[in-house]
Amino acid sequence: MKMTFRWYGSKSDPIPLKYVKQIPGMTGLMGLLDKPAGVDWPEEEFKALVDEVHGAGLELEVIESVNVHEDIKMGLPSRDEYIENYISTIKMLARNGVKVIIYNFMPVFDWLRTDLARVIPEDGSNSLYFDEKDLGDMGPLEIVRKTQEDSHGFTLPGWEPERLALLEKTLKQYEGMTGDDLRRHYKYFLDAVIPVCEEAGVRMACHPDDPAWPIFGLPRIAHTTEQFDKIVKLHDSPANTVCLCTGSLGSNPENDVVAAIRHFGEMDRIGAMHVRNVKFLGHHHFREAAHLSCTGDLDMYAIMKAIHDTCPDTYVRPDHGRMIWDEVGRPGYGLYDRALGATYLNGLWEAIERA
Ligand code: DNO
Repeated sequence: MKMTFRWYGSKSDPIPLKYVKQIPGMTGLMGLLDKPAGVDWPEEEFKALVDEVHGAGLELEVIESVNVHEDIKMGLPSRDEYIENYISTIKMLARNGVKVIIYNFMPVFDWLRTDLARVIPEDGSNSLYFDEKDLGDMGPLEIVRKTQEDSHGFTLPGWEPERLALLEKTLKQYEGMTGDDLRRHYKYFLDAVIPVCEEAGVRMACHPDDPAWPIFGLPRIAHTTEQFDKIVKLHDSPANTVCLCTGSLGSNPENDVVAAIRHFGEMDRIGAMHVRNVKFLGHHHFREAAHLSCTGDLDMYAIMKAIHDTCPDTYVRPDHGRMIWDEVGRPGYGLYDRALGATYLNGLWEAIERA
C-alpha cells in the first residue's frame, strides 16, 4: 500500500509540499494540473510539477481529475478530437512516470454537497454535508452558485469555472439521455483509450458518482457494484479499473463497501483507493466524518483489511478531512484532519500486517 495525499500545486494549494512530506509514511501525491476538460496537458508544465514533487522527496505516480469532456459523455461528433487530446495526455503522463489516472464519468457535476462547512455539534469542527431535501429547494444553478460562494475562493475539484459557465446549455443537452446511452458513449471512450493505456503501462481508475445516486434527473452509471461490474467489462482489460472511493460509494448505506473492495480487489481491478468515513443522517442525507471508524458509519478496519487481503499494492489516500483547529482552506482538503486520517490508516495497516 502506498499512502498518498491530494495536492493542488503550489499556486493554488496553501499546504506546502514539505508539510505533506512530514506526515509520517507519506510516499507521494495524487496530484493534478489545473486544466479544463478536453485539453492536451502541456508536457513542460507537467515535468515542472514532477520535478517539484520529486524535489520534496515525494512520488507522483497517481494523477487525478484528467476530466473527460462533456462532448465525450454526450457522444457528440466533436468527441473524437477530445479523445485524441486525452490519448496524448495519457502518453505524456506515462512518459513522465504516472501509473494511474483517476477520472470520472459523471454528467455535468463531479461530487456534490449542499453545505461545505456544516458544523459537527459534538466538537465544533465542520465538514462537507449533503441533504437531498435542501437540493430540492435549490436546483442546479443555485447549488453551483452556493458551492462557489462557500469555497473560500478555491477552485474545487470538478467545479472548474469554464465548465460551469456552460451549465444551463449542458443540462439541456442531457435531457432524455438514458443510462444505456451514457454507457454506450463510455464504451466508445474506453475502446479508444484503454489500448493506449495497456501499451503505455498506465491504468485508468474510474471514481464513483458522489453521492451514490442520480441527481437532477441526470443519468449516472457508476454508483453500485453492479454498475462497476458493467464498467470494467465495457472494455475488459487490467488497465480498466476502479478508483474505489469509500465515502462516495458508502454515501448510500445499501452499498457494501467492504464487499466491493474485496470483489474488485480480487479481480485486480482497483487502481486506487480514496478512504474516508461518512455518517448517515437519513435518506439521501449524510455528512462526512473523521476517519476513525466510531465517528461515522463505515468500518475502517474492515476496509483496510480488505485492501490488505486483495489489493495490498494499491495507492491509498485519506480522502476529504473535516476542518479542525480553525484551519482555513479548501473545503475537504485541509492539512490537519487528512494528516490525522493518514496516520490512523497507517496505524490500522501496521496492526493488520503484524497480526
Ligand atoms: C472529490 C474527489 C473527486 C475525484 C474526481 C476524479 O473530492 O474525490 O473530485 O478526484 O471525481 O475525477
